[in-house]
Amino acid sequence: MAAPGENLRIDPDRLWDSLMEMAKIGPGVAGGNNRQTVTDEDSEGRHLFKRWCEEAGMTMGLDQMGTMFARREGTDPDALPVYVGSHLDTQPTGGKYDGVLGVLSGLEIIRTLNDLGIKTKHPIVVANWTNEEGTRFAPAMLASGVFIGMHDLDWAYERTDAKGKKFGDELERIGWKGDEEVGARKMKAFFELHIEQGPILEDEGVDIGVVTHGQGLWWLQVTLTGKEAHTGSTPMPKRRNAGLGMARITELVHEVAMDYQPEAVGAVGHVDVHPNSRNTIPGKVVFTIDIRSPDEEVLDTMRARIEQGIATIAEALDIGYEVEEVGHFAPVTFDEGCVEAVRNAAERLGYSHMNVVSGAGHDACWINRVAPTAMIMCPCVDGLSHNEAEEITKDWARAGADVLFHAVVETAEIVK
Ligand code: HGY
Ligand code: MN
Ligand code: MN
Repeated sequence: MAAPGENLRIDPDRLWDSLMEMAKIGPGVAGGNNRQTVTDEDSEGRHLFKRWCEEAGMTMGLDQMGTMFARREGTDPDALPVYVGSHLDTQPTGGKYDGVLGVLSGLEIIRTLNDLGIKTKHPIVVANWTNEEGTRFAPAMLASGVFIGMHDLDWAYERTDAKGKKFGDELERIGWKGDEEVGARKMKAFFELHIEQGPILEDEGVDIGVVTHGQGLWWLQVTLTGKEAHTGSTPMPKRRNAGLGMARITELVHEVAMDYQPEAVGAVGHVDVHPNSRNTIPGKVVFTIDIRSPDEEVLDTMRARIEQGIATIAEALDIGYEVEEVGHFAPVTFDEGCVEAVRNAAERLGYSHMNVVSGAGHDACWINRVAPTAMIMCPCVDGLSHNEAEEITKDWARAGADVLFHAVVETAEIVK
């Protein structure tokens, strides 16, 4: 396939303006975003994205998980479309670029093709995957997981948030539950541009991460059951302190991850303490362990060591415990052909690039199971993400979107 011309570049100012416009929706309290999945803010962001896509002459598809698919026709309507995209939902203390850069860069590709009057043989579809973050409704990458058949649609609808609301009900309430069967779409390829969410590219002074692999993940929800009692009058030896158990297990997760770092990582991020009263010993604590590694054997060893440690800690404190799997995916090896298209694009455009392994999970990690898939990463300031201070430069956004543009258009085949 002839590679697209050297001169194909996106409009970085227009992309940046769109990023800043989207960032106004679901503002956080410190300059970032709180546009959590299937909230009214999510819906408002979806409406803006839909309007922009329709202004760019695209038709919008919507599946039963609320994933949005904006399609630009190709000259061959029967040719498998090339998909590009990411997610618009954010963490509670999210940044302006996590996910959003990938979706709006896909839109920018269409806007630029329109400006240049360029046609492609294959249609191009820009996707906004529902609930990538998995923070309000676990697990992460929920919609793309249903799309590939990893999760059942009804199971996904039954996911509940901390207030007991169901995902399916909330999707219906905000008016973004489509009729299209989830997973019916077939793809020639899928490309996702995402900020690195780590410090490597910035530290190395490199513009583009050519993502060859993604690390595997376990999310384990632990419930510890002790006994509420008075913090003032209960003798120490008589306490069954679930909060102490959570603290010791949090330390255990950190220690195990330190044994396998820098590849592996681990932390406890979500904690519900009951009754969460200043002068009552916690009788129950529910928390989530997040461990990751690019090596499946290491991941399984870490999990085994942690589960063994939980049993030992619970016994020593005379508390009950339950461990539930709430999220998992194996380490990912992206499609070599698509990865090569990304690398060639960076090379052709003169952007510095290096191979990277994705530390975070992404919809691309799931879609890679049903279609040739690759990811592109751009640096972010101090590698910071899932923090309202998340920041990138316009040049980093431009480099990532230009490479995405060339990889997508090369795969979609320009029609002379
Ligand atoms: O958890 C993750 O890796 C992603 O940010 N949802
Ligand atoms: Mn993301
Ligand atoms: Mn994220």
